[in-house]
Amino acid sequence: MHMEHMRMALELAAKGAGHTNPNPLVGAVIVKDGRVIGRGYHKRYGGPHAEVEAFASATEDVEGATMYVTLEPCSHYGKTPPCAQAIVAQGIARVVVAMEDPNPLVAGKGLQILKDNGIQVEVGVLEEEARKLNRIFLKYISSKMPYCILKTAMTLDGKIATATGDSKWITNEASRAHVHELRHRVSAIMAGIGTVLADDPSLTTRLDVPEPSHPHRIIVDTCGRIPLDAQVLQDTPGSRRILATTAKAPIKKREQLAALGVEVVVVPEKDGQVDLPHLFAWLGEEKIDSILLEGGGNLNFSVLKEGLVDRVVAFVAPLLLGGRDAKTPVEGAGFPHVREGIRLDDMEVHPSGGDLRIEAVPRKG
Ligand code: AOF
Ligand code: ZN
Repeated sequence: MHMEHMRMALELAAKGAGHTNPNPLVGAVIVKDGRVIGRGYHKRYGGPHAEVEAFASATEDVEGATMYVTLEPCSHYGKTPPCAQAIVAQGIARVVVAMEDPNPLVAGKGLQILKDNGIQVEVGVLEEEARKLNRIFLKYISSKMPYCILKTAMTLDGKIATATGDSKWITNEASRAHVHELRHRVSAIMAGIGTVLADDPSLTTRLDVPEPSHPHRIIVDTCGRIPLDAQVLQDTPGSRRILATTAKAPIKKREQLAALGVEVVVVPEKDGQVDLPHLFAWLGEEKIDSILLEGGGNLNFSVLKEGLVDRVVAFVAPLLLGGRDAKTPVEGAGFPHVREGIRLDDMEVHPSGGDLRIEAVPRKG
């Protein structure tokens, strides 16, 4: 029963995906005498917390009931008053929590309030699932750096396009739909100028959900080469267009971009290119908690080399294209020796229609 109710709370939490960043996905379920009498989730950033939503939905008196919540109830006065106190005031008898809140403002204090008020507390039910659901929040709350997912789609011989540049479509519909889910989930999508010049992508979310999110778009363009009519510069309400460049970009071009409403961010140079750790730190300050990195190969290599990638999601299609000059997911200068290569841990392999989706975590340090 325990697990079933927590699973329900996790499923509710996931419904907020794409709308709560940089805050966590949280779900709550209230159970009395084995019956679910209330449920709620955090719907959007700045809105009521999951616990409050669950109380508001209650179909009967919650006194003496059990609350299942995917994250430790908060103890701080933030955008809303502390949930731990609301739980006490409502007369809840027992609280089951999937994981402690790593937010330094909370971190155990919420649980303490509950215990001090005679509420029975249990922590760790479906904790692994809860951590997985909030990977972005867990990284961002402790480091203030965005969680970066490197996404790539390639053939079985490791190509992301033919030698002539044709790439539509290598992966199947299921894989492409998954990419749109990833885009929906993150705060921003990032691409390098090479990809913009080659493919003119729009980097928007096309997902069949009632309210798709509009991730911000970040283009890394050291010399300011982007054409003013690039698709990615089209105005989409709610989506910031950020062009990360250096002092190498002509002033006139910067002014023209600014006139279009593009945020031109001049970043220091590192090895003659945009200083990526500097850029990522700035994006973190801008409350961008997550980035989907969509290439090309040069930018992918640089971001990987800087240790800024947290997860790799690679779609592999049963297709062979060959071509010595056909592009591959990670290019740049590459590492001279195998021992310097980036090892990946925790590899998962999932079927994706007839393709494969491989996910793994780059080893740091
Ligand atoms: C949420 N939703 O359902 C729960 C949260 O910015 P505030 O004031 O809304 O507070 C955000 C913090 O509250 C968040 O970092 C997390 O520690 C805690 N719990 N947050 O956005 C929720 N339960
Ligand atoms: Zn709260």
